[in-house]
Amino acid sequence: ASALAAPLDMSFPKGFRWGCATASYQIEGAANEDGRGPTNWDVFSHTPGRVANGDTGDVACDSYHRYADDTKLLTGLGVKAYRMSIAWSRIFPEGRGKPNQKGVDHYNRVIDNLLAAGIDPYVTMFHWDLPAALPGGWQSRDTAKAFADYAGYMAGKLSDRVGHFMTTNEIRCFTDIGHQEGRHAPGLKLGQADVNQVRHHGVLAHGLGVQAIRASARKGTQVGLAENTVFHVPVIETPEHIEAAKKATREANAMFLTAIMEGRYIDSYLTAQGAAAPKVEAGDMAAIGSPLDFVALNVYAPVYVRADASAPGYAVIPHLASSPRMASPWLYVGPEVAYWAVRTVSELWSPKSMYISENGCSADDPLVNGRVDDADRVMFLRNYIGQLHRAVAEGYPLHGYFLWSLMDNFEWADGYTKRFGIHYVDFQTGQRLPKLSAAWYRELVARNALV
Ligand code: PNW
Repeated sequence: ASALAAPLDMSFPKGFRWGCATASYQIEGAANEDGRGPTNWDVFSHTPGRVANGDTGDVACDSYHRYADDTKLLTGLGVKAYRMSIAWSRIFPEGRGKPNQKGVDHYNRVIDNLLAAGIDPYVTMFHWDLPAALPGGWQSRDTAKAFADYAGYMAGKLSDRVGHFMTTNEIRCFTDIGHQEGRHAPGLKLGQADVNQVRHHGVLAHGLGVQAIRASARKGTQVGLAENTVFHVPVIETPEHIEAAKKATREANAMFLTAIMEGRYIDSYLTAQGAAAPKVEAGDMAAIGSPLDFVALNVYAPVYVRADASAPGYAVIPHLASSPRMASPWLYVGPEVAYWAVRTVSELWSPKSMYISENGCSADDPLVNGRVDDADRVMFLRNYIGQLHRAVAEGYPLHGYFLWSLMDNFEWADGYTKRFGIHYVDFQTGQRLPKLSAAWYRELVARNALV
């Protein structure tokens, strides 16, 4: 035994925040209660053919009524942080105008319930459920302004108890998937110039939102966003491939995180788009580039890249038929993307603080004899978190991790056919049941070390 080295220390720094994440439309239900206005996702999910099985978020996990049960799931895990989102249309049923006090009361109750259990809420202002009454939706520049007014209003109500706000979740998803691919609400397939304008309104909403939150929140409130940047993994860890991956990440995210971190659209993007480039008004880019207190990343699938002698200096390697995936066809498994996401963002833009705002996977989750032994999800999480351990050990400023998701929920166009939770939800009864992965995560949190 004396010949063996000491086991690798897999512990995380003291104070590292472990948490779980959810989003309003995916868990709340109560679509027509207490004055909530309809959203683009209500419209979309009620349109035949849009969502698997015709599923909707009308009931979902019923968290609007069962939020105290959700808090108990969190305390059962021992986590001290919860990433949740606010349904804009509960606060402003028409997107703007007169606020709905019942909506504000609801989130006050949710947050007070979390705080009483010793759980720190991290609040996302917009996780895709857009008030349907806003004319033109994200195609209209006014929506960015309406978002900022709502975000400022809500920060004013909550910042006495909420220390971290995220403006938007995954601008790429609610712009491109909704307006170019048509797979998400509002289900459009616009031309490139219109798509670029929608993207611009998305990043503008974030920027104006940052300014509005800072103007109304208590001093010291931390403001950031949650982005699912396209993250490139160098195929071989040598300087040339690492440089290639870094350049690829900066360019592939030119219209999203790169614009936000640099306060401008980089030349390669503007050149590539030509006449389709977004129309930008005076002051937009300064707003978009508003300094952030933290950057949070949603990390799922990798994109492998290698150095290439021809322009632009890198080449993306397509996924192979034999590349491993989880239950969602897009969820290729590549744990090292977690490390490279943190390292690349850190090297490109030096944010003061970083979080993983989402990481997790869909799995088959068979319920057998009252148990869900999701060993594949445990494998997935163990490997991704292992790569985050490396990032932390190397000194990158990663301060917390939110597992997607606390429980199975409405998985957008996949409805309830894809499960991402570490708690199983019976959508007939609303009952929640910890999976094997919940037991595994509890051990990790208790030890503050990978197990
Ligand atoms: C994220 N992709 O969406 C969202 O923030 C969550 O609301 C969602 O439930 C979760 O990830 C799982 O899907 C994504 O195609 C949707 O790469 C699609 C992709 C990535 C993230």
